[in-house]
Amino acid sequence: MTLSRRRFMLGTAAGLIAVTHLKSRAFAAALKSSGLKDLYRDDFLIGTVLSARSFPDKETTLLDLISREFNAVTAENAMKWEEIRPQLDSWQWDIADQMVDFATRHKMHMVGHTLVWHSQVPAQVFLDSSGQPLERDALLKIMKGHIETLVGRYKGRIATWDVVNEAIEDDGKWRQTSWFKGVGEDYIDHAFRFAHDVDPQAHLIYNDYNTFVPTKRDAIAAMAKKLKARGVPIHGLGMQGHIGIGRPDLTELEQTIEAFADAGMRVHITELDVDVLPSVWEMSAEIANRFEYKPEMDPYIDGFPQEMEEKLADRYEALFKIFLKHRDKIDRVTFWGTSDGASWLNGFPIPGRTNYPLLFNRQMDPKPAYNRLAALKLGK
Ligand code: 9MR
Repeated sequence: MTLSRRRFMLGTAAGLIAVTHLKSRAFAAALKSSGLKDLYRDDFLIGTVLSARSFPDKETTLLDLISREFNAVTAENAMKWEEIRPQLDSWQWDIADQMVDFATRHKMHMVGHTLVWHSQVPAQVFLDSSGQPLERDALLKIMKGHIETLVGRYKGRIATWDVVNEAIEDDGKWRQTSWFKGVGEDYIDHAFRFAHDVDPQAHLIYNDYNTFVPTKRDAIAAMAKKLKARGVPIHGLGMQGHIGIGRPDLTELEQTIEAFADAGMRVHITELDVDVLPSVWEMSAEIANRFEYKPEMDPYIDGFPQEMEEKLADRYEALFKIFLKHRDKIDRVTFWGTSDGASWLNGFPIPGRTNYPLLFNRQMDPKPAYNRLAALKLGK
């Protein structure tokens, strides 16, 4: 056993005793269990992201931790258009291949993220050789080729694809993306059909943030119902789950789980993290927004106080109680990162802050929030 592994187990055990006063039988089970994925195996998959910097074999401690704790992985950036295909005639497979190999080796459920999105896609995709916007048919041809090549390469090894990402605004209207403007609203139908034609076994989902906002929730549920009625192969809806420590009210989130299931969709929590820093705005994951750094917006630069650790643990516990209540509807709960140090929330929406949104600290030890989620299962 490596030192970091031993420290990890001791950390888990100590935390479990301190936080939950578990009885000895449950405590023994905790030691024997090999991670959150095992504790929740009868409920839903437990996922995290893979980052390019972890490969090849560069972050072995992290990768060991991921294979112990999680049974689903999503490529955080490596399969986005600008990463995997920076120019139309140049595919960069190296990192994505290594991620899929890692997932296959560890028998993990791999999620491909994401095929059709307005962000992280080169502008040239939407333009003809004279710089004019492409017509509908030409744009659909590009989309089809992209999906066929990417989904085709990993056919049978990527179990779920985020087919379309973030197509609807918070007010329920269509986001005016180059896909929408160039093709029309049926670009969504085509994206799902193209993916399904290449890999009929793949589970195909639509993914978005702020899905707890009622106007957005209703628009997504209505869209999914219409797609289904038209025979489009859409199987699930992704609730990203970038939330704050105090907002939103979790009943709003629960209503979204119910609304999405009522629309005939499997529910995936796809990008869960809890921002603990002062908020500059309403909850969002709109990456186009950025704000200036101010020290008062970065209060935990020297460490995260114990009472805040407990508050974060409370929030995660409350969330997971809701997820467990709806375990018949939920296929997967994926965290948007493993350790706090690597979270996108250190750089967004204000660059250079110190955030604590995840289950493992910067040393990759489990936090009280982790122990609370373990205890939720062990306490039963
Ligand atoms: O976590 C991702 C971060 O590393 C990238 O810089 C960012 C740029 O687009 O994307 C982040 O992931 C986003 C995801 O792909 C889609 N939903 C919102 C996520 C957070 O912005």
